[in-house]
Amino acid sequence: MPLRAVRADITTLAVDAIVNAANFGLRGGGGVDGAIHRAAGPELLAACRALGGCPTGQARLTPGFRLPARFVIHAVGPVWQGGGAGEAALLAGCYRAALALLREAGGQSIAFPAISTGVYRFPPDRAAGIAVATVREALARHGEADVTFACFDAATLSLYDKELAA
Ligand code: AR6
Repeated sequence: MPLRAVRADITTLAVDAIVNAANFGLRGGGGVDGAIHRAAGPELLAACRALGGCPTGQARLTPGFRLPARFVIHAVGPVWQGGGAGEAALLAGCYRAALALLREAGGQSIAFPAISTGVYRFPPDRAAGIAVATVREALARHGEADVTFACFDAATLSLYDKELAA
């Protein structure tokens, strides 16, 4: 199955779609969201504003503008509240929604960051397990896609390598 983890700044990847770890207002922000908006240019924020937000656990598609990627899929991960507020299901929903949008757009390759594991504080090991399991299930159900997990640091990469080897 074409599933891999690499250490990379997601904004540099020439795939059909990169996924953003956005907020429900789609207003831009820090972390990977800030990096994507800086690299894509101001047209991205204008396109996001026109979408009028996105519920947690879902995703929305825009063009990639100045990015090497054709599209940005803005997924809104849950804020970690201890695990009893449906966080795992909401995080899985982000991965499923992003893959569905990729299919609808006719895309084949996609790169994901570790959604919710930064300022939203989702435990990175659990998040990696959910990401890999959810993507594997979705590909088994809906057909192959070329999926890259873009890990910003070595610790994140080793979590994904462990999940992908399991
Ligand atoms: N490429 C790949 N991964 C990155 C990059 C990059 N250029 N930059 C950071 N990461 P976060 P969240 C990793 O905080 O927890 C924003 O303000 C980072 O190391 O970006 O979902 C939004 O607007 C971490 O592993 O996203 C929201 O308000 C992962 O990306 C909020 O933060 C996610 O960290 C979303 O929080």
